[in-house]
Amino acid sequence: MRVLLVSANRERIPDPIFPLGLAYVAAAARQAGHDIAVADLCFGRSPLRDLTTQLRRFRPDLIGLSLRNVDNAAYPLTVDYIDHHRAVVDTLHATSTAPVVLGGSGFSIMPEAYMEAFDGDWGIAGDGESAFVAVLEELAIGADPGDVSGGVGPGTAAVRRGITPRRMAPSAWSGKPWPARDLLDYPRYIRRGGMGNVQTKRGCVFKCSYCTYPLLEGRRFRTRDAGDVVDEIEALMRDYGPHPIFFVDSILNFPRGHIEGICAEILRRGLGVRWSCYATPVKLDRHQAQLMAAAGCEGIELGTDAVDDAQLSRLGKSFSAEVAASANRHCMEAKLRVCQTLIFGAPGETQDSVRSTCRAVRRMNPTAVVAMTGVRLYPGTPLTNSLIQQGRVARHDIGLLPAFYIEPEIRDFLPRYLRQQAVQAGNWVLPGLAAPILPGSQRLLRGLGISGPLWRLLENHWMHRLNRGRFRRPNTSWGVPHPKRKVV
Ligand code: B12
Ligand code: SF4
Repeated sequence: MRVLLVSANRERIPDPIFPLGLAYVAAAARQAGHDIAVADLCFGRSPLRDLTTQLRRFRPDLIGLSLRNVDNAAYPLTVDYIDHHRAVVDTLHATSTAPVVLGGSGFSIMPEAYMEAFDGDWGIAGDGESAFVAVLEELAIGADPGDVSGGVGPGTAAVRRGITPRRMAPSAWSGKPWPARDLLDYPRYIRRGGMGNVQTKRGCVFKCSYCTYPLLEGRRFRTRDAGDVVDEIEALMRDYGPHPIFFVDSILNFPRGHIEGICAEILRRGLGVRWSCYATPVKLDRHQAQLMAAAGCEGIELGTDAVDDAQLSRLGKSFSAEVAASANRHCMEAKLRVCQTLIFGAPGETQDSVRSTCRAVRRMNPTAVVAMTGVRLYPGTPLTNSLIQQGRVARHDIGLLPAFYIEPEIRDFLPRYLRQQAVQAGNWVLPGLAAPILPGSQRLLRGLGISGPLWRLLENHWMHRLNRGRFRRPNTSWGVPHPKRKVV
């Protein structure tokens, strides 16, 4: 079948991100013998017109639409992408009679809401590769793919309008075939986004209260073989020249042994690749930090969330404030740059716990801090479920329109206090209170050849002065307080 895969994402903050998920689905469908083309709407000035032209030229039998982000998950400057997604679906239907299959992480977080709001014919929540191929096979023989969830690999589910997706316990995932980067303009993402991306495993075993990752990828780890991961990296460096890689795993350094195997293989082959990742403070010791640094890690985003024991426990985190501080210390001593990511305002947060986290983080002295004001509530997370159970949130409040929880007693205090911290520290980023970086500055820096995560620049003290200035002005061109978002 002739299949057009469309990547709807046009967000370029903090960077334009190569659509890795779509490239995986494209590779699987191509391997199954289908004729695949990709429409990437990220960079064009008239994306819908370009899409129309491509549809007319390619005449697909089936269209797959990848929806990565629902919104920017930031409060109060919330940006949502729903109207853009709707316009894309409308364009697809206006120009082509091919059925439209929706997928991607944004779709998978709330498939029912998307199916209800959008005119998609089919939807696949979770891993897309085998489910998409199964849908193609069913449609090719004129069958109804409504229940492919029972017939395809684990971790996948197909949904039809109004039918709840069936999620299965994920098990194996080999990482093969590798993403079909050749069908997209990967070099442009390296130039404009400063890095490429690779996935080494799926899933997360932790149970942080607000987090969607275990829902998206499964509650168990599905790890790739280290040799295969490094083969992919080696091929990327050979085909596209040396460039930094972001490992997109929920957390790269857990379970113990996984990253160690990849680092050992990178070192054995003398690859000299620069990379960055998300990590957990759990079991992040001196040995792990030093090994990661030796194998080319140039930046680590530590998902610490809070450095206050009571708040950590309320967030469902599996470590203490002491472990968070020692993980930070091991990384800094290994000369890794560290970005601490924090979430303020979850249930139980008080002025005292906010102050205690801020004090502790300032003492840790990481390279950068990214702090979220409030928690974006997603369907199915332990936090949302418990708020619904307690009658503090209505089920229908949690959906496509962004809803945030901020502990009522600190609603006024929190943004004021965080802005104050950001001005004092100089290396803080508050995505909901000021743009992480303005598009013009980002283009300039990338144009100057600065690659890798841009938060690294905050290690320079002269950058602190520029950064502080952004919090003195309340608003930026990043977005406006969203008229429809809810605070609960
Ligand atoms: C790594 C990551 C980042 C990194 C990316 C670095 C890089 N260079 O790649 C960074 C830190 C930069 C980042 C930034 C942002 N991110 Co982010 N990110 C992730 C993360 C952890 C993994 C994404 C990924 O690459 N996964 C690997 C690929 C292979 O999986 P996938 O894309 O889901 O694809 C699979 C399926 O979805 C499906 N599929 C995909 N496309 C299609 C198409 C069809 C037709 C079908 C059938 C199936 C299908 O099949 C694929 C293979 O199985 C996810 C959370 C998660 N665990 O998914 C959040 C996530 C995608 N991010 C999210 C958000 C919000 C953002 C930001 C907006 C945050 C911000 N305010 O800055 C920005 C947006 C950046 C941008 N330009 O779009 C949200 C999106 C949901 C939402 N709230 O809207 C997520 C889901 C996290 C969350 N909060 O739940 N992110
Ligand atoms: S926040 Fe990180 S460690 Fe916790 S469940 Fe989500 S991905 Fe796992």
